[in-house]
Amino acid sequence: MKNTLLSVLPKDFPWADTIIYLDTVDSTNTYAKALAKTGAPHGTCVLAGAQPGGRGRLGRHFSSPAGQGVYLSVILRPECKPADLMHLTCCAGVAMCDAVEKASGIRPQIKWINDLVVNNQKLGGILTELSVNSAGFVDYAIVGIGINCCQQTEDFPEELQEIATSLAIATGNRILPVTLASRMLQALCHMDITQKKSVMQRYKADCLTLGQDIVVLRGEEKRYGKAVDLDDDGSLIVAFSDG
Ligand code: BT5
Repeated sequence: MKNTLLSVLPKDFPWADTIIYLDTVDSTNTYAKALAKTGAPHGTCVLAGAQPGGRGRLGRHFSSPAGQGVYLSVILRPECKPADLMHLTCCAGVAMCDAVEKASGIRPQIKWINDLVVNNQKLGGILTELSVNSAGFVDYAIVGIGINCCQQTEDFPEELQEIATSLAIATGNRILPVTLASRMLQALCHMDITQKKSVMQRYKADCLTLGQDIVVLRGEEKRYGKAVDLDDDGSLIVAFSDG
């Protein structure tokens, strides 16, 4: 897989020397985090064929069966404060919409904040993790992305069959994971995290949550409102029904 990936990436791809491919790893994010702790450089990319312990947010599982999707994590080492990276998940979201569009011809939408969605079904997700050094600057950020590529509905675990989709289902075509992986890596490499405003403009155009009635959950508390806007950090601005 790694050789095929290198053959489809542009010859001068800046991260070519720091691509790691593993047939199976518990979680590419966990693996990348361990590498980052031992000094792995900016642009280190970890891809896996399968991830038995694929992670989502809040300890949720991300189903990552062998050969059916792209599961990758990239180590970034921007020289900035964590507050300057609040929009990183949004930045990666827009980059992944670009990558999927280039690989398949369809542009997903984004369900705030980290879900890639096609026809209201989840195509993939993003998990961003940050580490801060003793001076208060970002030591490293890990951007992990999983995108379903080849599954048919019956290939998903039963609990996901109604809520998940893949590029094969959405397009009716066979998109090779390596083609998608190449587009994802290029989009991640070209992300410009310094351009908060323009990134968020693009995110808003892809975000299907804006304008929707939503429920904000905080512990036991439920508040009903409408998602009206996003600020430049990617925070959702909600108008509550009580004003
Ligand atoms: C996410 O979390 O969607 C972030 C997923 C990030 C996965 C990548 S893969 C590479 C890297 N290494 C990792 O270990 N993780 C990253 P969240 O928003 O919490 O969504 C999790 C929920 O999505 C689950 O509770 C399921 O309902 C649903 N789900 C799980 N697997 C799915 C899949 N393959 N396709 C669609 N939905 C899925």
